[in-house]
Amino acid sequence: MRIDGIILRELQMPLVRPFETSFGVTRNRRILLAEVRSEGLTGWGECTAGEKPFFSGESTDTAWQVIVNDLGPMLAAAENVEHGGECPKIFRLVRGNRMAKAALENAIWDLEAQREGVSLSRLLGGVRDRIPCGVSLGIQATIPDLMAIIEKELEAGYQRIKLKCKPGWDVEVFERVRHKWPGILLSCDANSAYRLHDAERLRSFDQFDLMMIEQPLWHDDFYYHSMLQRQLHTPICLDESIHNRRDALAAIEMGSCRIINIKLGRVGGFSEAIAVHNAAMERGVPVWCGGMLEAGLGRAHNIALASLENFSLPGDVSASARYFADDIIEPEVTVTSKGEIDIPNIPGRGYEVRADLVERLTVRKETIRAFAMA
Ligand code: OSB
Ligand code: MG
Repeated sequence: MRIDGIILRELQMPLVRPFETSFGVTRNRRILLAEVRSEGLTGWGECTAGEKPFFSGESTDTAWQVIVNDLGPMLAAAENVEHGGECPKIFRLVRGNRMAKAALENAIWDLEAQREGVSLSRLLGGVRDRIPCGVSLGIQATIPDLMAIIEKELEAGYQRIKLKCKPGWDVEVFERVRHKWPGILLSCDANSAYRLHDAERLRSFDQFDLMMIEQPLWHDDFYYHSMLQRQLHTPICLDESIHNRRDALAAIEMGSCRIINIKLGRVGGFSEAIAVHNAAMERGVPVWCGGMLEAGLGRAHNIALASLENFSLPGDVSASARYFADDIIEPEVTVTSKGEIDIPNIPGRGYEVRADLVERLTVRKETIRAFAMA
């Protein structure tokens, strides 16, 4: 494929309701979209970096810079990129910056699916026709507020409820929720809000029969999670700690977790996401697809990824309308009354980009040119 042009945009999209985690509140998303043009087709990639470098070291602004200054020019200068899987090699000199890399790599896979006339799901090796869906519910002002939201999401059909938690928004909340809904699939996500001296508190979570506790300890840790896992019946699921296949293998071998959350941006794109998925599958560790409050393009890519065999647990990929009044894809993502998303079975990503809306939401835009590598 000849690369004819790369355009990077920033869109501003308000969330329909604020999303609060142990590290802060998000009200307005700043979404970066990479658009790669090649031989009459356009591939799109969405950057999942947050507005602030709180979930990981990347932010909307760092990703913008590294795409414009480094990754974009490297991709534009590459000759004959045939597959998305070639991107890690093209970007090899740049360390880290995985969410920025993923935006470009995923745009090439998106393009490749169109060029080959296959669905993105099948290009990736997906085997499912539909994926099971859960929801991730932010910290609320009061427990009754949370209860009302859970009730609504269960009525909509979602198969699993994940509660964001932190010290002070945990045991009491789980008690109330379990009392009202003894049988639902329930999990929690601490986003690194606990320390080893909280081990006793974390052990008390066992009484709530949670499917998992996501990332209780430090964002960059395996060792102390392995110590903690030995003291818990509830499986630990790692999110922030896992950046690649080696991390997944280390965590599995050390017993740091029994479940892995795979996020496309966090691992640097589809190639590494597939590698993490395969490593976990070979060792009997189930995975699920995480979310980063994505707009439609990131969501469409998550859906294709979650069609791989070992994505056997309900993920955090849910309906567009839970996040945005107006999503940038057509059709928007919807969830059936059984809490499933149907995998599009047409060539490409299966959702069209609403070019007029993208243009209206764009607050900055830059065309990226090739540079000659020294
Ligand atoms: O840890 O999974 C997380 C959102 C932003 C940053 C981190 C996380 C999340 C979510 C939301 O849990 C998942 C979603 O609904 O997109
Ligand atoms: Mg998480």
